[in-house]
Amino acid sequence: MKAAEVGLPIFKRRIPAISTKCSLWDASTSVTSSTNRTFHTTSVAALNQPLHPETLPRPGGIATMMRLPYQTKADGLDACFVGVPLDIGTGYKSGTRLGPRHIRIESVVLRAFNCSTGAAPFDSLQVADIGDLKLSMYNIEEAVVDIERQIQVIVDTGCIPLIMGGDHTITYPILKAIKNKHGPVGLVMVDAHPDTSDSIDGHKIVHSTPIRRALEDGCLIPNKVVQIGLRGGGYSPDNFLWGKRQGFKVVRAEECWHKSLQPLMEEVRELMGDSPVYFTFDIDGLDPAVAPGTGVLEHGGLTAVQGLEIVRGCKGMNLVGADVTEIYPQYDQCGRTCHLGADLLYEMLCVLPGVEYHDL
Ligand SMILES: [Mn+2]
Repeated sequence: MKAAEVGLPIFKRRIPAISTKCSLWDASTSVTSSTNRTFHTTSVAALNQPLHPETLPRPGGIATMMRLPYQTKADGLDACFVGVPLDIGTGYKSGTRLGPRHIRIESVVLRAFNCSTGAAPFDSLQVADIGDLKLSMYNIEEAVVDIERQIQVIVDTGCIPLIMGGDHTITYPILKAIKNKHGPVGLVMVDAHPDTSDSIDGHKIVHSTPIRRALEDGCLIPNKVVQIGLRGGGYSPDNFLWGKRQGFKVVRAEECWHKSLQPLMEEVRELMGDSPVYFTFDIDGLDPAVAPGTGVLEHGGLTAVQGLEIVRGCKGMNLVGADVTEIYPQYDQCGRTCHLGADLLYEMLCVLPGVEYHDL
């Protein structure tokens, strides 16, 4: 059996732009990249790998994200998958609290190597599934405090969190923790909605307000916020203009129709420069034909190809965290939206700083 068939690392590990003289194969040490991020450099043989189906068939075992090892803390990791099972920020349908569980179920068919882009994330970074945050199921003010506190512990270790939502409220406390670690960040956001309402029925913390709250709290660099895919109705003509007045780059869905988004992402990369960047992907940014398992459907959305172009277009940015939100498994069909969410989280892993790419 060839090494590739049993999921063994077959490529020599090289992290680009690293100033070190030591052999990454020989030493367990830490090195610093050009963006001052420290990577754990345990030899590649010791890096976590997704469990291969020839070791245990896919229907077997515990459904961690991509069948990665589970550990309770982020210590020692370059990146982690972590669930935030919240849905008390929604105003209509509920169900995103089950998003992390069902994303994990669908993720068991994903494979380690990205044959579309050449990325070999598990030969480059130490990654694990660290389970779900413990948060209030009954009080959203308490829940956002719970989320911020636990995400803070993760990011303070230097680990980059890849977060399974959860309704979009979660991005607010996540950005607060990110700001405490990195200062204000750029934001790449895919969404049908701007999520910049001031309040809904007097409530300030709901899934329609996270970007406004994050901006008010100084978490964002206003002219480095890019919202892609906005469309549909609103409660005022001001819906998308509020963000523009703050300095956001707003790219309505109609501006994306019938075209590749690679040129847009070139612009976004240039805009972000070396700034730390957070990526939030509300699954309703994609068309309901692609992602039906969500709560507030808006037709005329982005295609799956465009979603991939946006994520892959973040390669080269100084990404410090990312999430996929608003997946409602109860409204999904055949697990396709949950599977898409798993795919997008994997693609996000593939564009993190330090991931090695191979020619295809
Ligand atoms: Mn949203």
